[in-house]
Amino acid sequence: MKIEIPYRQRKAVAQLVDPDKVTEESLVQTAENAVRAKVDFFLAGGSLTSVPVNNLIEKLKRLTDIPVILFPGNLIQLTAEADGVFLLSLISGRNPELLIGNHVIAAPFLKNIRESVIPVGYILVDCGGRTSVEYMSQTSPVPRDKYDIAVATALAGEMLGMKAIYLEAGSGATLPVDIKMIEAVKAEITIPLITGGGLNTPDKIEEAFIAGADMVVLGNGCEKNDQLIKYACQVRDKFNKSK
Ligand code: 1GP
Repeated sequence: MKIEIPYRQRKAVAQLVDPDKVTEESLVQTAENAVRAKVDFFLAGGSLTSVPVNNLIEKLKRLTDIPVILFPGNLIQLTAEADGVFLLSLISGRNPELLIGNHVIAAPFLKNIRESVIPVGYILVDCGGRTSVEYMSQTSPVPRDKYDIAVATALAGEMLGMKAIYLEAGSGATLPVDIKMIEAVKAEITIPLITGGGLNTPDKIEEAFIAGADMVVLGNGCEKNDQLIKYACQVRDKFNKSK
């Protein structure tokens, strides 16, 4: 399946499901809520891996028709089970393994499913407090108010051939990415803009869309409030109807 991240004409909601955080029962509930809300994509992955992600993907695909994108936190999570694979380059960081090393290791495996690979320029933004991504990647995030650095990084990602830019506050971030940073990046790039981290209320989701995000990614917020995914999709629908 060729996954297209919506761009300009349509906005999308993705729900992040971490294999380490779900139970059989919570997954069934998550799937039911997501189908009812008409979630666009599931992202499957997480920072740590005690349970294989392919089991989770299989279950999500059994329970719903929603496309599943692998959002690998590490090489152990590499699998051909997903409909799409985010090939993430952590372009805000200077860790060579996350810029090219892991990609070289993964490439011989990914070549067999190359149509499903989506190269993503992943930009970690400082949003108050150290996040798991920052620690696990051993990289420094872009300072929260340095919009020009985020823009330059996103432009570099686009010109290097990335098919989307992901502005990431980090899972469970206290604050989402500043809307001024989303606006600044959106004004300069011509590829889809994804944002996530700390989007735990309908207002924050709406602000991210207004600022120019094409897709929002929700994780923790949905674990804490099972109505959030419904509200997020209603906000998305409001934007998509107005087009
Ligand atoms: C993580 O952006 C996602 O990559 C989701 O973050 O868990 O804070 O919603 P949250």
